[in-house]
Amino acid sequence: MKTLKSIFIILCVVMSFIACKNEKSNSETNDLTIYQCPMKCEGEKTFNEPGSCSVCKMDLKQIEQKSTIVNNEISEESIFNLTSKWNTEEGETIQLEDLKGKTLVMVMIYTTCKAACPRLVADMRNIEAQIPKKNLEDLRFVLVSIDPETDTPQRLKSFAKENFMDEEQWTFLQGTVTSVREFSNVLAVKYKQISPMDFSHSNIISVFNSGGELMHQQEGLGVDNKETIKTILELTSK
Ligand SMILES: [Cu+2]
Repeated sequence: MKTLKSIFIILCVVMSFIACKNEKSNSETNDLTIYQCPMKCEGEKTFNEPGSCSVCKMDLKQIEQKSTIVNNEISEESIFNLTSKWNTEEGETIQLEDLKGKTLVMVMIYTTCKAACPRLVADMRNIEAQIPKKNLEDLRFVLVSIDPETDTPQRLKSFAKENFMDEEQWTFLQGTVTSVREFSNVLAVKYKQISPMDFSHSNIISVFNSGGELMHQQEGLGVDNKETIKTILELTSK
């Protein structure tokens, strides 16, 4: 009888452990229901389980759910679904998903461009200059090369230095011909090689939220960037 009882106890412990584990892996969103005395006998003190107040003995009342949302899901619209690999100017290999958690300001350029890209780069720097330092931590300015053959990580690194874009908030990416084309389609950026060294291309700066969803685009060179700044500030000030 005694052994049966201890087997039962062990089984219970194991089962509850499994149940606990399951719960964890299933839900990324942990909704925690909290309770409080309706008379607030103990001030703002809250309880994780229903029961009664130890002071006035009234039933605890369920108050708003405190949700600890750990949303690791990527939506269908997210650029983090792209599985291509990219080289950074620091010589690291990353996937776009590695940028998750940061608001992203992205533009497609190539470093040998003499016409539009220097102005696009200036536009990016102009945006960056208007963002308070504290918001920069949650932000990445990403410049994706449309000329992966010329724009090697080394070349991108020296371009970053020449243009004073070598701080942590700046990232330069070299992909492959295929991944660059795929990425440009997502951004609706068009580009075409018109000579061995030159491309014609759209001039679009795109803002993505930390989940990789497109939130805003500005098109043109030296355009009014108020909306872009506003979007970035909304996304980076919590
Ligand atoms: Cu250009």
